[in-house]
Amino acid sequence: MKRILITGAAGQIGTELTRELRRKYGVDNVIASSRHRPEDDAKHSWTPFEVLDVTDRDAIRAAIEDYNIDTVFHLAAMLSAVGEQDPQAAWDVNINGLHHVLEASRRGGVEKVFWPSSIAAFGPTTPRNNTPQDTITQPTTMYGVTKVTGELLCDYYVHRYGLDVRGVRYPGVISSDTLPGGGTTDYAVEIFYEAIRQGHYTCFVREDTVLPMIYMPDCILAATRLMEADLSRLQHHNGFNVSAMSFSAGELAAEIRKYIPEFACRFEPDQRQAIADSWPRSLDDSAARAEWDWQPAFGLAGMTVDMLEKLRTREQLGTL
Ligand code: VAH
Repeated sequence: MKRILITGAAGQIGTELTRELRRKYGVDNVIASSRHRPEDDAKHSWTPFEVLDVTDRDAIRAAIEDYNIDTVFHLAAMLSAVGEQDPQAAWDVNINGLHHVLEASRRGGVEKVFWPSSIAAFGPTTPRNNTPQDTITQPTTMYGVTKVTGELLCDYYVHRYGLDVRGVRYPGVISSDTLPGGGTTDYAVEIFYEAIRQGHYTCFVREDTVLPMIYMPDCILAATRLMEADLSRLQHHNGFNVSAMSFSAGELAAEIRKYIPEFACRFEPDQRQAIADSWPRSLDDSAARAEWDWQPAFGLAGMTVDMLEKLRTREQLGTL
């Protein structure tokens, strides 16, 4: 990987993936892109950066050609909750955007493409505990439909055109740098911010809601380790189950209370509860472990300590 383009670079995963790829491959070799250029700050310049709308086919082709891109990390997407507010836009961004990236990549000589699927590819007919790698995928959200369709489309480009497309099914992603943008698992991030800011939080899923989660360092590790893996070892290419932990919203609140004893959490489910109830409670990620040595580092306890430490530092810097 020498010349990398990241779409959705200003998002929750994109922000930290951009930083890590620039650390590994050099700032000038990693072109960040998003629909709007984010503000530079004291610790992070976005240059080199392209304003890029993934629904604009010609813009994608031009970016790949102009920067002589050999690797694309395609993260731009509308997440589950916002996708249900505008399903047609979610299809346009998530599927037409992906198709534009795949077409421009195969025509433009790109060597590798990373595209994240999600546990949202599963639905209520999927076994919910220790969900298998190869199983029923009948999602009930447009976001989930775009993830199942995207996995099939990416695998088509692997087998029909020999394009090396790889991806994982991310669970809920927890991070301390950039807030998530409209997902069902956003509560697992918001709760930390509100525990420090207010000392209380109203969670939008039930206390007993259990979902698989991953901490951002492991989220980034999954992307980089899969993309650096030996292609000959891969029996799957897209939609690898990856997970690091599973816990209930109540267990997360209790873990935070170990460090903020006065923290109070109320549970008032909203329309996102039905989405959470359609997703797995835990994943079997043995295929990722066998085919490319997936091995997460953070569980609930370690993630909680690190999140609180990082957010308290931001609070002291006045950037929370
Ligand atoms: C969402 N954070 O909630 C995303 C993710 C598994 C959930 O895909 O939509």
